[in-house]
Amino acid sequence: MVFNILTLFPGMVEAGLNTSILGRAAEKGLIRINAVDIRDFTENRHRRVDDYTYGGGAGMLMQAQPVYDAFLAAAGGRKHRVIYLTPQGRLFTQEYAAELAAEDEITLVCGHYEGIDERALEAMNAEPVSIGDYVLTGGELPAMVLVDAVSRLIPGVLGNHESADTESFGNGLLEYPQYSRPEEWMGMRVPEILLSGDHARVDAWRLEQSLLRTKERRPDLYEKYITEHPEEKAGKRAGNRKNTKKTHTGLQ
Ligand code: 9WO
Repeated sequence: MVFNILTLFPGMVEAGLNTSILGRAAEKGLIRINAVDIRDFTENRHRRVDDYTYGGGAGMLMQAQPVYDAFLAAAGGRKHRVIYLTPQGRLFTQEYAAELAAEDEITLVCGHYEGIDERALEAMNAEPVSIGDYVLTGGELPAMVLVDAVSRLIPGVLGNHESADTESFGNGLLEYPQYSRPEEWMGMRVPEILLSGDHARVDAWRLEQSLLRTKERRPDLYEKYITEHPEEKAGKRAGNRKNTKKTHTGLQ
């Protein structure tokens, strides 16, 4: 999958996305990060990309011409989805990530200042996407968030030790608490059931912990899950009574 990223800060995007798991995915040829410097497409001596807004008011706008020419250079007539990262966009979710993971090329447009001249966005047929309700200084970090979330769903990007679908949101629930060695640390023991070797009881405990954690932290997700799985309300599972006392997990 090719990610074209139109940005004023290609170094930031490349540094962030060619590291760790995504760096390996790029080496393996599973993804390609094509960071395109919008400033290279300016046509003035000062390489300026911004200008004042018609109608007045504070702030500057990125001009249509360099953004659109960067788009033409990156996307060269191939038909594919174009995404503009903006607080005014459709909310990016795990479901949205899965939808995008089926594409073979997408272009991400990163704005700065007060945004981009609307005509360039229209000409690129850009779909506005938001990663959450806050304002940043530019679209680069949201673009990197999107690339990360989409890339890890591409087959081969995650190894066996990092499987994609048992984790938070894969099934609509938050992940259960997890423990590694040692069995006791700072006076806190790993829950005995995880040491029992009884895989059926471990699975039941994990599902129950996922339900309790989701109910406590994300009641919105919990209600959705219970509507779809009415037989699986938290507190119904065998062995649950043991877990009702407060533990260091912060759950009861
Ligand atoms: C800046 C500004 C300055 C004065 C008056 C109004 C203003 N609006 C903005 C503004 O929204 N700037 C954005 C900065 C333009 C697009 C890129 N920027 C951005 C993207 N900030 N936050 C995001 C973003 C993207 C996706 N999900 C969450 C936040």
